Amino acid sequence: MRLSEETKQLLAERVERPGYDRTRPARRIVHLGIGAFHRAHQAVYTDDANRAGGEQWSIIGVSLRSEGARDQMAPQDGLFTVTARSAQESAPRLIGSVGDVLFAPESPDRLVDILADEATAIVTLTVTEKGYLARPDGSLDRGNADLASEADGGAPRTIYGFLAAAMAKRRAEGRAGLTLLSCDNLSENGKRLERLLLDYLGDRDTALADWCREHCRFPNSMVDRIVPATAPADLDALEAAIGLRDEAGVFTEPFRQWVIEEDFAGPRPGWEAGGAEIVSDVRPYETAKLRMLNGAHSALAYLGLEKGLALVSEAITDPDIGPLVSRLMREEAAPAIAAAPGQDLMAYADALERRFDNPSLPHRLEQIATDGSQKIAQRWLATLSDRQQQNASCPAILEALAAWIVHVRGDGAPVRDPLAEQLAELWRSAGADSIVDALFGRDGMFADQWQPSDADLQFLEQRVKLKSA
Ligand code: NAI
Ligand code: CS2
Repeated sequence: MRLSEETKQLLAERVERPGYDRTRPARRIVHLGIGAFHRAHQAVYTDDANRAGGEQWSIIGVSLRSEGARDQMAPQDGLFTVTARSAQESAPRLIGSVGDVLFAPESPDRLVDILADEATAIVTLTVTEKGYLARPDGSLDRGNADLASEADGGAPRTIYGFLAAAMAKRRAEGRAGLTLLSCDNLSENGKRLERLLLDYLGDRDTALADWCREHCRFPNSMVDRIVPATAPADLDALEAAIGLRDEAGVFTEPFRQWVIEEDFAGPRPGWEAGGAEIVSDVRPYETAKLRMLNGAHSALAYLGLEKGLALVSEAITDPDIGPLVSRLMREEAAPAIAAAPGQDLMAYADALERRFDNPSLPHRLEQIATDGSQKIAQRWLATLSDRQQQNASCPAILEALAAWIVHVRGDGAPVRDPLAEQLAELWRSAGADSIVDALFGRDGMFADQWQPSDADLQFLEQRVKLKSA
């Protein structure tokens, strides 16, 4: 029997319940990209805020690309469980903060109406790094096919298309602005979203761009909780444990962190009830997280796959990869991070190594290796560039970068990347002799982010040739 509002009283005794009335009037958050991460992170913080009392908030989850999340969650009235896994598995927790889930292409007008509705105050986003449709220099990739279709008058398909239509409606109806809170792993994610949306609006309606500038806010945020994609076998075990079928269940680590810039256009939930930190400047937290946690993750992924490993917990305990990743965090990334007062980067590296070594939470390296072209700038290239200014070299990052370069040739583990075809083509034309130059040389694909010194170039070329031979 499927989990739903009607069946939830049949859940096993040990499942922790929301304990608040989900039918109470609530202010609304619209979440774009309701995948595994949102369910184990922002939805949990919002559930905590609702449990603590005060004004109630309800999330409408939206999937822009596939029906999967709607099919998992709508028949369950938005209910799902989160299970934290470590050496001591905790009891599954039922989350009540998601009220409904829509598949945008099926009901685009309804989504615009909901976004424009008075009750909606916040839009949160986890649409993956590629969902922002940015060029390496941070501007909008106007050549993108979905954006081109919208420019030709087609129905909204992208986050920008939906947000622009909703803003036009809010402006026409004299409604308040929105807070647009990006929760993706991008540096200065809020400001980046603001720039891209303003690019989009500026191309179409400069008065609407001005309205957006004046009425909307785009706080930066640092989000952290390791949430692997749920495997079908996990759902079978979950059903046996909780007594109902939960197609939307997620499994995660116990740790979670959310640091949000104090910059809201209107009301917000009391997310502090779940431990969220509201601060004036998110950058030190975000930089440490992206360059140390995510930088280490990507290194574990490409170096681990190269060795035929499958999981993060296997790669971090590998006698070569584990020490390399430790050096990457402590000796290469940390010295280029201006820590916030009280932020101890060596203690952070210790904690990350413990979190990666969690065999109870199988986290596939292939998942982390996905979309590398959208990730390496904020995870590795920013450190390489800062350390170059300090005249320091980063052999651990360069070793990982060489593994990524060889990975995107496409004859090993599957390459899932929006630029996969372009990268494979670059490999075909440049070959092992010139691929590093084609990617990072003066006119290379990533030249805006980092240009290697002659010594780094030579080192990379030599490692790539050796690995790809
Ligand atoms: P997921 O695969 O479960 O969900 C991704 C969501 O993004 C789906 O709703 C999908 O439809 C949507 N999406 C993908 N490409 C899109 C596009 N081009 N335009 C619009 N929507 C698009 O992934 P998950 O685990 O929820 O992670 C999503 C993002 O959350 C990550 O990329 C990352 O930025 C952030 N995040 C994830 C963490 C994790 O451990 N899973 C932790 C911290 C942040
Ligand atoms: C991972 C992240 O998939 C990836 O690229 O590095 O999603 C990671 O699990 C989170 O950022 C942890 O907060």
